[in-house]
Amino acid sequence: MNKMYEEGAYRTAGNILDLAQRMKDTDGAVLVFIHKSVDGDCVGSGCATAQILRRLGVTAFVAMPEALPFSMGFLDVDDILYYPDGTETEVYLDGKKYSAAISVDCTEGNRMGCCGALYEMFPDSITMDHHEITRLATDLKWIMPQSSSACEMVYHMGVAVAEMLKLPVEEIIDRRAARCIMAGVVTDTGRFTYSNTKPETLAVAGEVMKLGGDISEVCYNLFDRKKVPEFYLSNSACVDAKLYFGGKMAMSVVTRDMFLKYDAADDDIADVVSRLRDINGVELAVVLRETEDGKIRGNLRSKSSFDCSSFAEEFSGGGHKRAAGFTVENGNINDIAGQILDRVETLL
Ligand SMILES: [Mn+2]
Repeated sequence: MNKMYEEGAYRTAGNILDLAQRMKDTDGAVLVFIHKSVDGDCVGSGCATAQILRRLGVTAFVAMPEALPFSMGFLDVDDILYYPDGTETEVYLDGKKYSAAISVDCTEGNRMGCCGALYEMFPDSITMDHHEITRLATDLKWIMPQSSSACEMVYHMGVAVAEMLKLPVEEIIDRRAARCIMAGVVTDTGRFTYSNTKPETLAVAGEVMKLGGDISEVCYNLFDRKKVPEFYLSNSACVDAKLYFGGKMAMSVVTRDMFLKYDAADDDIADVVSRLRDINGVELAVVLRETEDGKIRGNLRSKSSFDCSSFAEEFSGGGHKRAAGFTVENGNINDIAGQILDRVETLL
């Protein structure tokens, strides 16, 4: 195993095995928590973790803050997903009481939407996350901002579990878990094109392929397959995008009317922000959209220097330096676009 991952992977694998034993002894079930505005890495790492727990004989589900996007349907994980309504005080999963939480790709309950309250019920939860966090790291929390993806961490955890149990890796990371891990790695590395792609990342992808994570199947479904409304809305949002500050910033503002015009769903413009970032000369790309539930969602991508994560924090969001997002509960999309331009002007 890569040195960088060793300590955390074995420590976390030990924690997972302890948890599995405790769940079996007490007839408990585990919920795995991920961030809202779900993406390939949080869904992939969440489902892979739950699947690994299932291989260990534990009842485990992923708590979903929203519906599974169309692009991830091929992962075939419906039976792993649990949709809370946010008002539950207790949860039974396959007849077993929810009594332990794990979080992946996210450590803060306030980024989990309607799942946050359930997560906070068990503050001593195991975490595997590659975001910078403010919450105090403990033995139970494996935080590695230098990891390409939460999925790469989950892969190493799975390998460590198999080693500790003296089992072949495929007994712990089965084909379904492998496809989920591949989904997260290709999402967070932009199919191995972002600067977080290390030789070790490619090595992990190779191992995951051997375990059944078919890279061409995963990439086609996650990135290339478009629904008809998605195709038209994306293209329209790109055509409407404007350049600012001498072409250093591109922004597209997508109103609810545009979604209605093409009969498109909330996540049907997911690829627009990276298409804008790809424009020659653009350092920062922003897509603002009005969501179905009346909020404003902002997505940011940068090429090499602009810190999207700290910018998103100014709008109570978060993410990574090159990719981040935020949600405004109430507001006018054009006002927010104006605020962003005023602020970016001082930063770019
Ligand atoms: Mn991630």
